[in-house]
Amino acid sequence: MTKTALVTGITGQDGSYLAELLLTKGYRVVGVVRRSSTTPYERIAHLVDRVELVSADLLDQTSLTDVVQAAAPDEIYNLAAQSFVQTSWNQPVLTGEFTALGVTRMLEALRKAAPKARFYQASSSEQFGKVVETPQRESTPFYPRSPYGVAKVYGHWITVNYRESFGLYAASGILFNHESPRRGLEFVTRKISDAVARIKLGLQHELRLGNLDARRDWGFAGDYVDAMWRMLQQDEPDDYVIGTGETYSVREFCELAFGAVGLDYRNHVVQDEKFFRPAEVDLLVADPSKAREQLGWTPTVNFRQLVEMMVEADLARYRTAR
Ligand code: NDP
Ligand code: GDR
Repeated sequence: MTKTALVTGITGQDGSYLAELLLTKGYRVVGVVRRSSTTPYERIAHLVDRVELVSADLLDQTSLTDVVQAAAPDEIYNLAAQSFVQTSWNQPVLTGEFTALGVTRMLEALRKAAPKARFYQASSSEQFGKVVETPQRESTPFYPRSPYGVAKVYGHWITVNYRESFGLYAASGILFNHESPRRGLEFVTRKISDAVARIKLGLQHELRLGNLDARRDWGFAGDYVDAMWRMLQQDEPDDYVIGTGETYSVREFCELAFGAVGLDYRNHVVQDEKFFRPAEVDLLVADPSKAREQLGWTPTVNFRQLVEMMVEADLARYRTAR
């Protein structure tokens, strides 16, 4: 029997990869989009004939309950959020409404309209924030360092609470940074790969960045959506850390990305106070052993391959546009 999945945030990086994966598995995919005066569904342009798009907003309970009711999903993937950490200091209340209370609204929609559906919450390594324990695992205490991280901690615990209070099948994936050629241009990896392509082609000379010493555990988004799906196929709902187990600095990302096209990042990267954060997350590195053992999940793309994939995709994009 065909399964139905409802995906919020389908127009985002993860939503597009997850929709592809679910379609290859034979799912009926219903994607939630919010009303816009334009239809910039860039990342899912190649899928629009194969997914159903329905309109709702994380701020509007009625719209969410209605789409859950109409779709009658077997699985719900809640990927929608205000996901850019830097913006969360400028728009802390809106970030809380989307990224924290939006989760409660989705859980309420599920509870009222599809209580048997399985629910995935997009939790984040930003919940760990300040280094309390390295590497970070499921039991590591949270110490978020941004309004975004604080909102994600709320989203995580309300998911756990609804599981325990109402017996819902609700799982939470604590995912470390994952990137791809579809990553938003404001995130550091894509900002770098895009600039490397432009600099190589003579369209730009300088790249202004903030903290080059921050360390992240970066993986490939295509691998991470597979982990989301695996979580919802388990007999019991649970929470899982997903990451590679390796950590690199922003500086190391620059070194590899510029190096991939024969350039030296030191000739192009300029540090700019504007991109430093009021509070930084210095070091993230995952211990993904639970996911490996219980989900059979391992990443297939390593750091170097990820950096090269992103630089090559941006180079190809600019060359085609010429
Ligand atoms: P993106 O920023 O690429 O996508 C966010 C999605 O949320 C977009 O589809 C956006 O729609 C949608 N959205 C935002 N606000 C609303 C709203 N009010 N109502 C309905 N939809 C809304 O994020 P990613 O794909 O990278 O991440 C997916 C999820 O995973 C997010 O929750 C993020 O916080 C979380 N996460 C991401 C990680 C990563 O490294 N990528 C790591 C850990 C967690 P629109 O196109 O209209 O803006
Ligand atoms: P992050 O991703 O905050 O980890 O959140 P981002 O790529 O924005 O920052 C990573 C690190 O790079 C440093 N940095 C810069 N960042 C940006 N964006 N721009 C710069 O110019 C720059 N210079 C240095 C940052 O200070 C930071 O340390 C991402 C998002 O996808 C979240 O939604 C998700 O939950 C987490 O990853 C896991």
